[in-house]
Amino acid sequence: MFRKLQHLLTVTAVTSCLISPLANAEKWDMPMAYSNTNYHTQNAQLFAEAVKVATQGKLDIVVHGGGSLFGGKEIKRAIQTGQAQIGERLLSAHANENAVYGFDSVPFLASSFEDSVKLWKAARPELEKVLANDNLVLLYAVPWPGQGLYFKKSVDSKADTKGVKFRSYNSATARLSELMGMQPVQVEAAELSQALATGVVESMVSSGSTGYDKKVWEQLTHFYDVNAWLPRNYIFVNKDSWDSLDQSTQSIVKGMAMLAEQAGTAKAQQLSDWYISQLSANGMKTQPAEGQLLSDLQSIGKTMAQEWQQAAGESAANILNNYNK
Ligand code: PCA
Repeated sequence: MFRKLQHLLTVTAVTSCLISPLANAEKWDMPMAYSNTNYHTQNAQLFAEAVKVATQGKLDIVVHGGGSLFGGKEIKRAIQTGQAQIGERLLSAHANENAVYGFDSVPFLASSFEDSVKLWKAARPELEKVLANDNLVLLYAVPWPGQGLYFKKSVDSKADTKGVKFRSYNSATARLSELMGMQPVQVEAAELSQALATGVVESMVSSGSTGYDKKVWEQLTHFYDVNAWLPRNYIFVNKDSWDSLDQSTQSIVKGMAMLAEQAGTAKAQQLSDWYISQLSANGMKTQPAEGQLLSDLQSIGKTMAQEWQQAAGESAANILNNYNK
């Protein structure tokens, strides 16, 4: 019995030498901008754990959530320049660098999870090209639930939104607010609670998810469900870091990324209505956008879709062709 146990221990020791954090184990930092409790961050945590197990400790990805290592605004640049090896960013916030990054924030182009997945498949080749020019390799993308409007008063049409201070998170949301006669101020989610508390902003467009994470019911009272679009967070790697991995590690990472995209998307869909119910449970009036408000938004959406197509030119045409196939 003892012999057997000893044998087992020896075998285990030898095996764990072979698979444990070896001298050549690679450690990657993964900055992320959103709360540690958010499903995007938790999903990435599972992705990192799965990669570690499947590579037998050869690749150890350390997630830094909540903007603790780099804030949202800095993440893309940090990965491009190799200050961190892998990270997550809401790429539509970079549509001012290249309009292709804004494909997922065109109002009413894809308003359901199903269409969002279809649009993402249609856009992925174009997005990969643009990212490659930025020295980045794309791994996976996970959507936010549909975007709706938050105010601290009841709003029936764009006539009611004139002059309102509006939190934007990318150029599309800034444009939307301009077209509604509001005043956009770009604020990262990590700074949103403070911006609301100090009155820098008094309205926004986002999902129920960010409304819930940021407890916006402390300042805001009305949520209008629009499902105007489902923007995504993208996980990408510095190209030099990627190239330094051996082929089998790369395949494992790609496989886990595929699973993470599916799991994260399912989670977003599963939580979508729950988030809105939490806004209600905390005293907000939640309702679908309808009547004049909805038709104002739809006509603004048309203008914005045309503007995006012009700005993204041939890439927009390729994405839309694939999407409409
Ligand atoms: N939450 C993110 C982006 C879209 C969303 O639903 C935010 O508000 O920053």
